[in-house]
Amino acid sequence: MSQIIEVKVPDIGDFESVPVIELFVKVGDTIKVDDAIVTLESDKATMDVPSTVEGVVKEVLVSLGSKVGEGALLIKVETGGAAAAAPAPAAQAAAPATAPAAAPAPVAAAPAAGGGVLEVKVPDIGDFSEVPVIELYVKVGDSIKVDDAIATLESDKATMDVPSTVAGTVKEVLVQLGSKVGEGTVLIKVETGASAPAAAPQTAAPAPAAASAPVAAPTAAPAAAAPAALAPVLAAGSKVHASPSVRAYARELGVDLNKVPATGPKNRIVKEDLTKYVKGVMSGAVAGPAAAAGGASLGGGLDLLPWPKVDFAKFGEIEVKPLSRIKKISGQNLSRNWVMIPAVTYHEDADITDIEAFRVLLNKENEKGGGAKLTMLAFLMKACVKGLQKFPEFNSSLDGDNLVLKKYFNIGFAADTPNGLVVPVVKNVDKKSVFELAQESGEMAKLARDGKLKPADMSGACFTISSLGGIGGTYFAPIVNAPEVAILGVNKSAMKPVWDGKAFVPRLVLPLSLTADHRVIDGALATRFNVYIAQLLADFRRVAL
Ligand code: CAO
Repeated sequence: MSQIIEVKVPDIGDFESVPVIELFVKVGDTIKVDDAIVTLESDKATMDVPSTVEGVVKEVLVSLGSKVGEGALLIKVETGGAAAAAPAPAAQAAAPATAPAAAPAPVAAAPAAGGGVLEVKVPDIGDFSEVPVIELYVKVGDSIKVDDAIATLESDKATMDVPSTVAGTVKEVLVQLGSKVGEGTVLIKVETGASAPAAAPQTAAPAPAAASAPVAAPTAAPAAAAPAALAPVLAAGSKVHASPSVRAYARELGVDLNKVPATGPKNRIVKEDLTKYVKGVMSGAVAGPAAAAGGASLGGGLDLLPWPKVDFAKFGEIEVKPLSRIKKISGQNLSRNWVMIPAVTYHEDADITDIEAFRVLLNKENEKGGGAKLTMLAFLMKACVKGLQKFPEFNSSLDGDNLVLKKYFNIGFAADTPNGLVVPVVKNVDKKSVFELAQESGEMAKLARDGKLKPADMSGACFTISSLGGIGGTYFAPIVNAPEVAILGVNKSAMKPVWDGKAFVPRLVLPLSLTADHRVIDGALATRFNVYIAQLLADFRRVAL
């Protein structure tokens, strides 16, 4: 039984009429607990209000510019049957707890000895006392203004930017990445010049923390790694005007917000600005920062941070082992494919009860005759070729603005070897029987494990299957093996209760995970392909049609 639950603005301190400056949800959206719903901005703070429930948005009761205060109704959410009972009472009760109040704090512009040096402290951040610093935006010598973000703190339930309450030059930074802080912890000391007396303690405005939903923020670097990790972050993060969730999103994408043109109020970077910027870089319409600077581009134009350098030996005994040649080569390919392909993974369950029974039966018969063992991989290859024939976009490669459609059907399969991952390719799968495919893939897997595959054995694939079924797992997101446009991941089949219209019946279910290049394959097509493969596996007679 579903239930409608209201999500309201939690205690946001002394503010009564705060405008909604970003709206992250619309009717029909499926949201989870802690997904950001809106960003509110008062004179002194920006805070993301996270959802306290999980479900489908049924009504949105605010719009951009709406003025809200504590208790204002933001959205109505329909929670699912099983989840309905628990979240209802918990949701209201949880609201203030999951979104810490952005209460004005007696922040600290108290003059330290020496007159012009003021301390900036952590304001009231709600119930949290040991919150790690996950980003630091200032360093000694920086000139900062009131409201410039100093640090981002992240608790289990919220991410908040702490803004400066004073203007001047940073004299001392008393925390580092990973430091645990609470209300009143001194973050920095700032020298306010003669021209900046306005920052005097009496007039310094309270600086509430901006609470936000946790948005996949990277884990904090250990304190000892701070010096190495810090420098690039400083350059990338300071002085921009953006909500914590937009900052977190930028971190996730590796985007320097300083490069993103802002269209929001008060020159604020909103999520759409970030998306537009990334699309521009990817399409070549906007020069990536590395390219713009005349530096060596990685190919995708993303200006990535340098790899963190950590002296691991400082923490304990270590052993350095060079990567195998295969790992080095496959690592480079995987990185390029991960960064350059806008890939989406689609999941489907295939009922393989009958085909597995058939496979076991044939193998029993075969034992007597001493023939090759039939594997699930061989059946999957055959089904995939049928899928490629029905949906030719899956049997293609991008070549600039052209799509190259292939009329041959070669299938690669990921093989786990002691030296790393390799992908042998079985050629002309459409012309081979399931027995032949089982035998050939078995032989190639052995050659792979013995390190005896030749380059020709690993080239010419149209589509790849990555089977982890012999190991386990439920679902995963394989990386497309460019220049192919899709890859099918398979995990271990399991008996599950499946509703047949009258009763639950035990069926053997195989989890499929198809990753496809969105430049070529849209979600609808990918899902049709997956559904078709599942149909073929459920009733293999269809392969003969
Ligand atoms: N569900 C349940 N059981 C499965 C299964 C599935 N989807 N797929 C295979 N099995 C079973 C097999 O039937 C076999 O059982 P029996 O020994 O009782 O017959 C056992 O698991 C071992 O199978 P296998 O994995 O060795 O053989 P395979 O032909 O299915 O796969 C190969 C061959 C080369 C794909 C596999 O050995 C391999 O290397 N897999 C790893 C691929 C990989 O690393 N992918 C990730 C790439 S991204 O990092």
